[in-house]
Amino acid sequence: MAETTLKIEGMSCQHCVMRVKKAVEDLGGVSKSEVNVGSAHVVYDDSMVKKADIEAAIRKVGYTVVQ
Ligand SMILES: [Cu+2]
Repeated sequence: MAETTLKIEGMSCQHCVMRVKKAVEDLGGVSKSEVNVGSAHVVYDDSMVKKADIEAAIRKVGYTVVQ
């Protein structure tokens, strides 16, 4: 298992939190996420999904991953 904390720009409310959480958790290999406005902590299996895939999923729903 691997984990990462991502800083996210463009989130402003609880809807953003739910969108990001769903986008991340829909990825195979993600076992847990804790999402707040502006950040996400994700626990994942790095043999199934890469950090770049998680970042891409967040960008795809309209937010900017800054680190
Ligand atoms: Cu929002």
